[in-house]
Amino acid sequence: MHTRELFDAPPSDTRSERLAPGAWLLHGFAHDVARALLAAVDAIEAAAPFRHLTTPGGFRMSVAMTNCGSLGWVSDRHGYRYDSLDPLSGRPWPPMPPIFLHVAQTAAQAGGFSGFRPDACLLNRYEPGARLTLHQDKDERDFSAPIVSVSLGLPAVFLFGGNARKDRQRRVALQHGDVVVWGGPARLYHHGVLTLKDGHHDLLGPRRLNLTFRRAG
Ligand code: MD3
Ligand code: FE
Repeated sequence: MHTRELFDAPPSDTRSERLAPGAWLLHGFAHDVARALLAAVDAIEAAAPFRHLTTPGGFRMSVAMTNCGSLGWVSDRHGYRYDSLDPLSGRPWPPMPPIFLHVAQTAAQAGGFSGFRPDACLLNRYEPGARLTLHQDKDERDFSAPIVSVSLGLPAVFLFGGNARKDRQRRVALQHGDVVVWGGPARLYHHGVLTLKDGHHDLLGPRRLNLTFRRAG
């Protein structure tokens, strides 16, 4: 369902770059809907504010996070997991806005994954100095679904390796409006984001936002 037979056929429309088998960078795919996405982020943030989670090891994450959808990713002293409730409010996460779902589904399709039905969107907010260390996304139940990532605001350098932590890493610049689809053989690749540099973006000021759409449950 979420895979195509071969992971080397190019998506049809937007300017796309194959980063790895199953991984497509769709340059500017979300550029024209960025304002609409950001308006929806404002509404999410009003109900479920960005917060700095604590890792199981007791460190405060430099990236601030919130979620929308029926499940949200959380971290605390007990571990990483998806939860249907926001631990700050005790209430369900805000619903996934239709524009979020639309972008995630059309990007997944462009990357070769038709029928993607995300039930979770993790929103990451970076300010200068924030970074995300190398990790795998493996808290989801079903790795046959891809992960779709939308970058907004300041540019960042994204790092990705392979299935093994020691695999050689590549760096890719992600710009405002870029979308990356990670699935198939790339789904469990290690990845991270280098420390965000100072800067100013017209829509977001000194910030970068990343939306990652997942099938978690
Ligand atoms: C490669 N976020 O939230 S998205 C994360 O820019 C996360 O905030 C980064 O990594 C960010 O977990 C990068 C790109 C991404 C997402 C999932 C992947 C790359 C991936 C899963 C497998 C391989
Ligand atoms: Fe990740």
